[in-house]
Amino acid sequence: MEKSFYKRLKELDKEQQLLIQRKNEKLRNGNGIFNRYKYPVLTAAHIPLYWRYDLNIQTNPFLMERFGINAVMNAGAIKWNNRYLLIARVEGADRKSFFAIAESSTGIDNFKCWPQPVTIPETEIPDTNIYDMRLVQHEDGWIYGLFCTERKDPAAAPGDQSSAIAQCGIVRTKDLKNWERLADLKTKSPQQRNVVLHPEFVNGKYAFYTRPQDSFITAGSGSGIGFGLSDSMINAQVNEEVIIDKRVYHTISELKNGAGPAPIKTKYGWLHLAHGVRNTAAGMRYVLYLFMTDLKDLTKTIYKPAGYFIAPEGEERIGDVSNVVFSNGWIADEDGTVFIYYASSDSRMHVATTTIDWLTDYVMNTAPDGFRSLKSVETINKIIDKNRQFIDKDGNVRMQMDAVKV
Ligand code: M1P
Repeated sequence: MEKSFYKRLKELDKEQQLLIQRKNEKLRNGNGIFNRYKYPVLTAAHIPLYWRYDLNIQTNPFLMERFGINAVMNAGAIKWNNRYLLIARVEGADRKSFFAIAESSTGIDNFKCWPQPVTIPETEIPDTNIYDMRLVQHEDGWIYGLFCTERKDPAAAPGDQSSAIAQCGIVRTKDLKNWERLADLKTKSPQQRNVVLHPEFVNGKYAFYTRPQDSFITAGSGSGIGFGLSDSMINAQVNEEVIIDKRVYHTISELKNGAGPAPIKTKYGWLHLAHGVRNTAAGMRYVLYLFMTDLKDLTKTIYKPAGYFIAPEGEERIGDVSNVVFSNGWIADEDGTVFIYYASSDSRMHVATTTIDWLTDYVMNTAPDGFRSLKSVETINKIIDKNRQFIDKDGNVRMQMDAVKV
């Protein structure tokens, strides 16, 4: 017994060390807008053994897992003391989610969890489930974490164990270790999810990106990503939400959309990453898209390429909730590199790398949605017309390598 306990423990530990130390590999020949990587950056298997196992042979002689981890996903992100930090949604086998911070020196691999999960204090109405934190270093000096808090709907009919209310929970910290819970955000909408804090004051107020929704799953009459102001973060209240990015028929976000991480400021405008949801015969499909808002008028969308920016691919398509990519964390380095952290199928975390130059080029030079098939064909024809000089009489691309030594 003793021998097998220690042998198994050694193997489990070795396996986890190898996983954490594994170098990630950039995949070749992407679309020129971002790079994908071979391995997920954070998974259930990254969660420390000492969170999951009682390591005492006296009390756990079979070395059984005492707390199962189902998935790691939807992580907020921040650069902190020159390290890349993810605050991930960790979902236990018991279906409850909580937060864990993992850090890496490269941003693309070697993510290792901090010693303990994050303790988020409750309000007077305890949260049943908390998830999807967006971290923002606000210009007021605090780091805020906005997350979804979910509680059973008090109006649920007897026997209904599914109806829930989603609202925006708020915490703040100065050290990512001690978290102060503030009152949940109040809005006129019955429910809120995917709420994000803008990093700067707007007219001296705190600005929020919201996602008003009528019920737990559907956006209903909430017609897209909203924007509103609050005088304070203490008892934050948004009285008026203006929809800045609408859901539109027959697009990638006809059913739902929601803000991702806090927008990044560029010289051309605020760059937003968001998710869009459409319905299919196989269920909902979640993809990521980008848009840019005006530097002065944050409610004005100035660029929005048609369609998705990242969609689930290969193994990303499979998981607890298949056909989903979701992002609520990105980090822009001073040299212009951008690390986009995204989860696939509510199961694991990935990274994509790109640059501010690539993203602004993509957003500003990709045609917007024409909302009709004919318009899509017209867009392609415009590209073809520009390319005439580069196509030979047989319809092959004429290589321009003679001009440039490759
Ligand atoms: O299951 C996919 C995602 O569904 C929700 O997002 P939304 O509110 O936009 O539908 C969230 O619960 C998210 O955590 C989850 O990844």
